[in-house]
Amino acid sequence: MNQGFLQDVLAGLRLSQKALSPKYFYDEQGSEYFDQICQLEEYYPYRTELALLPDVAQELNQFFTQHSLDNVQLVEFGAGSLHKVKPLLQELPMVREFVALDISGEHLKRASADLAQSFPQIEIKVAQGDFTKPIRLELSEATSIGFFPGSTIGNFEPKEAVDFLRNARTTLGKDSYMLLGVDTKKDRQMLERAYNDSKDITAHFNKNILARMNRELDADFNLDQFRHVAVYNQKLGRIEMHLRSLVQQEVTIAGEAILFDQDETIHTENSYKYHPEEFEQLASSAGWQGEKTWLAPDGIFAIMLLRNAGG
Ligand code: AVI
Repeated sequence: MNQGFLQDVLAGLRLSQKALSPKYFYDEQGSEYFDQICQLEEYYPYRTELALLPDVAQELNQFFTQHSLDNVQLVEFGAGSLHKVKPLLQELPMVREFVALDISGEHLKRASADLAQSFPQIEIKVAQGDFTKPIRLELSEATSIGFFPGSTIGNFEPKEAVDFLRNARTTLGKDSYMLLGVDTKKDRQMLERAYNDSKDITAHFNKNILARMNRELDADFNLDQFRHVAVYNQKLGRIEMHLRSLVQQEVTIAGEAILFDQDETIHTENSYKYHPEEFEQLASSAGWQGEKTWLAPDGIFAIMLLRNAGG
């Protein structure tokens, strides 16, 4: 039994507001659901960012050329299927090396082998590790550019986002840059629709955390006794996902009984949304300076280039 997972689960479910870390969504089944979410019409962040990336790549090419950056190492944090890096690699001949950083191995190894076939001129490496911590990379003479797409930074608490950005600055070294996808604040309707899709894929994704505890921690959650809830908390600028217990019930996890009142929830995820200026401020407290922002039509998504401000 995965003891780290079990300990985190029990600690989270003993809290007065029960909570689980969203990192536990992503077992094989959960990653499959997430891929399906990305194909949904309602889930605008994925397709909006992907549509914006070719323009970003072209302008980055000009920017790097103007700044005489002709030897670039691109480092993707939390790399998964490596779809989003392709438009960048296609437009940026100065990228000589690409490093995919993530905790999980197999999926990434397969994706990077495919990428190596499409871009034989680029050295492709996979580095396994907890990308939220500083990682020692073999940095060559190249200028390092971090890449963190998908608005995954929104799944961190703002304070954790600052820590992540500070650690990324250490990982990437001086004179580095960082390119991030950031989902923006917008009207509640569009936000809530993206997390309450009509095919209930997001509900399956959310409930998979219960199914995963059943599979891996000898738990006995009845998935039909919980409902997926996703609401925009405007005050805190975040989508909150919860699982609401439909009845009063007792669930056992590795022998420990956990009680649920009717309507009690497990808080499973936050997805923070930022105004670009607000995000620049957050990044500046981690030592990054806003260099350029690309906005999708109607400002529904931002891609931001930050420069390591040194110090
Ligand atoms: C991975 N992350 C940026 C997604 C998000 O939008 O916060 C995860 C997700 N949760 C529900 N739908 C998608």
